[in-house]
Amino acid sequence: MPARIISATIDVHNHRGWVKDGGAPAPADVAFLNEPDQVVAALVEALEAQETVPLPALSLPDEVKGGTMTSQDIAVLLRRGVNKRSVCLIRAPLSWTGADWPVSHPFGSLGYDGGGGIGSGPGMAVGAALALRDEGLKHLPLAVLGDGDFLMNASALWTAVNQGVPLMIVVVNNHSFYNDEVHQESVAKERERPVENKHVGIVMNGPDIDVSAIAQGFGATSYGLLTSPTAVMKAISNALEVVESGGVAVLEIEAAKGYAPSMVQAMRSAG
Ligand SMILES: Cc1ncc(C[n+]2csc(CCOP(=O)(O)OP(=O)(O)O)c2C)c(N)n1
Ligand SMILES: [Mg+2]
Repeated sequence: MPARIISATIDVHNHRGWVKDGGAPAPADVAFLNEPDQVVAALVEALEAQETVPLPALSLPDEVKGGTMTSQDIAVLLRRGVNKRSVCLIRAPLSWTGADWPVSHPFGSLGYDGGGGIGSGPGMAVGAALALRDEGLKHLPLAVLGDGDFLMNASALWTAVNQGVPLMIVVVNNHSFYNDEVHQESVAKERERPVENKHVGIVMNGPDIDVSAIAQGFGATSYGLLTSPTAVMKAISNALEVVESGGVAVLEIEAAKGYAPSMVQAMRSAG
């Protein structure tokens, strides 16, 4: 029998399952009138949940050493760099996959913003880091942001610096609002227009934007554009010192364009 996906809504506030923005009831097969923790615990038991797929090895493939890093490579470097610290991954970019990061406790990952708004990343990072600080900094506040997401609201950094909110931000710099290149490729094909124009208005070069200088301009510590795994590891080590002494560090990493096949597939079926 083919597997069927059953949608469910868990509503804590009004016990009805309203869609947040539209106000309409969420389409769901089952509505739970419980706190999410209770439902998740029951689901785990009912589904006999297994351990998640093993994480990729902590060593990078040889070809990365000379080439441009992907988000998957950056995840490996970050996992190595943070070592045994407990981390709260506040946000991850669209090129991240669920298999990149261990989530073993409720603070392990905060997911994404509700509406998918690019530019919400920096504010979400600072707000979450403030809460983590006030909880006694038991978890390292780490946000991994796309360059587009970072650039749309980089001024949030100033608030973190001004208020002494420890925070580590990694900017995955592919010099593009790459997501729209994927969309524009689909549209170009549909309308029989040249696919090679998909980058127009989307790629940010000529000049390249100096993300590190912007971060420094708002008072954060930054390290210039990091182009090798060795440089990234060194910067992570320094950034940990900065964050653990109450500061804000921004690592700007030169990154390859591209998404996991599952993400591309999801975008195509949504479009
Ligand atoms: C306010 C807003 N504008 C536009 C979009 C459409 N959009 C979704 S992802 C994206 C590009 C994101 O760029 P970046 O953060 O650099 O990630 P990348 O796709 O390059 O990995 C855009 C423009 C959006 N979601 N929100
Ligand atoms: Mg980008």
